Amino acid sequence: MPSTARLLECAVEAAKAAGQHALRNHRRRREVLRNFRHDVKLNLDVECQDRAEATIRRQFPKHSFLGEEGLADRNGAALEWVIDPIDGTVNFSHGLPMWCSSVAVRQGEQVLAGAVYAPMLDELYTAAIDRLARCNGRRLHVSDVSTLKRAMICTGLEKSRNPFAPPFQMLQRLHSGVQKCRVMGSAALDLCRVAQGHTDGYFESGIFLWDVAAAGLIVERAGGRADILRQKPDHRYCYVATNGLIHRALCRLLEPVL
Ligand code: LIP
Repeated sequence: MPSTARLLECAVEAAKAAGQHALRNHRRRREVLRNFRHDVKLNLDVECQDRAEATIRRQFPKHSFLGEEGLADRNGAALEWVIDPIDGTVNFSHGLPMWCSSVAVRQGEQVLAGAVYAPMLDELYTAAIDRLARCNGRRLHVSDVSTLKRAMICTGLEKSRNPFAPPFQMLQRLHSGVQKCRVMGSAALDLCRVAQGHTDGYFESGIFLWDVAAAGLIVERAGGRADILRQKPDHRYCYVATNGLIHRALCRLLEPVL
């Protein structure tokens, strides 16, 4: 079994390979592979995933892979790499800087190491099961906000037509109980903001594993808490992560509309 240090180093290399390819080709951000009602798939999504996968396969050719862009090489290997080549794709396609590349490696359900790289923000977030969360090498720690009425909570509005919890009902419920809600379009970066103590929680009712795998560990290794509240078959979760202090209160607030 490779050391977590080596796994983390590979996750960083893969996230950077994907993110730097997207940045170098930013002028091609409108090259659409497929349009959806609330989402878009870009040629660059696939190209960036290919680069992340190639980076990993050079070191770990026999590992499993699961990625947003149709990558599912689940060969039963002990370790599985979970890749979101561009998280915040719609932001990216519109030229907004809130997007990132996210790479995690897990053993079963346990994420061992993860990296989230936001090229336009020049931010590299890292964590491992035995390494604390960092951004550009600086230690991260969640906030000390202890009440919902002082909490800023990030969330997302589903990309699918049939979320299992209507997004605006969730947003209204959140708004009723916290200081402020923010919808910034990248789950991984929303979670990294919790880890760095700039926001206090994140919730989304239908988010995919690849959006949260790396950044959920980063929250935990910054002293926070991340939980799957509901699970659907296609790697889709009802997911909450907080600074830990407001966790139970936030779950209680949301429970009636989950
Ligand atoms: C996005 C998430 C965001 C969610 C969007 C979308 P993608 O991921 O980061 O939180 O609200 O619907 O799923 O598709 O850009 O990788």
